[in-house]
Amino acid sequence: MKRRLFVSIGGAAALAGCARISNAVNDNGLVHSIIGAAQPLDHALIGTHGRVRTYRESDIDADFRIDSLDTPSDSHYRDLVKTDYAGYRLVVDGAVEAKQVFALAELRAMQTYSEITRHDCVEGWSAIGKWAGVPLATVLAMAKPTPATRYVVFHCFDRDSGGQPYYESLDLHEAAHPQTVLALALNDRPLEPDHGAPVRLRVPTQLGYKSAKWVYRVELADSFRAIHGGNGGYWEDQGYEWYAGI
Ligand SMILES: Nc1nc2c(c(=O)[nH]1)N[C@H]1C(S)=C(S)[C@@H](COP(=O)(O)O)O[C@H]1N2
Ligand SMILES: [Mo]
Repeated sequence: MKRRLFVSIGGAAALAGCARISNAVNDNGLVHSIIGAAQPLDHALIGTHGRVRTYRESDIDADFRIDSLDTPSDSHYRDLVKTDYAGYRLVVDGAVEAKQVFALAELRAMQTYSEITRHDCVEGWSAIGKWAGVPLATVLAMAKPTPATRYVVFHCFDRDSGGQPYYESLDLHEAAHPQTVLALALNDRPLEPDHGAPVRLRVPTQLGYKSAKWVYRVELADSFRAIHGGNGGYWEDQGYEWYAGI
């Protein structure tokens, strides 16, 4: 499949600038200390950009498009769906002081976020939906990133026809943004398998491919160079920009 990036040259240069600022902020001990205290980052204080706009119930698109590799069809994922995800565990590990393992019920009990935001796919379509879940910052604070941590890598159940798994990554700064969530529900219903059930990332400040579906592992790391193709994501390994801020 050939995909086209809807980013102009000027836009790409601006994005590279944002990425530099983002990395500088990410290196700042402030980000670590705020995450350690389980406080959402104050983007007005820190710089880069603030919250994305939110919408009204009446703006919700009844039909939220699906855009991904095939919904996993292996027996492990099928069994999870059949048993209402009883055996599902989300592992948070890597460069952390306190590895975490969550069952779905535990994540549901931690749900505090619900907002109506717009999803923007790089291919040019958008959809407005109400996403609910656990702020990623909450989970990161529990895992306690080590001072060396710079990135958060998301590992997914799906693979392409060549067997390559989907994955994504954010820097710690973007990961701790108050609107970056491990989403459990769309439009007041538990996620459907096609939308990434039982747990998917939702990053409304970034283009759609950053919002990894079917996440089973959140790995904290000082670098993503040694992970899969080394560019921080499935599409990044085929040339997409790693920094996909909107
Ligand atoms: N695991 C996984 N996550 C993924 C993808 C994918 O192929 N696999 N596609 C991405 C892309 S390109 C988009 S636009 C959104 C689409 O999310 P939706 O299918 O829930 O609309 O998921 C993103 N997350
Ligand atoms: Mo997309």
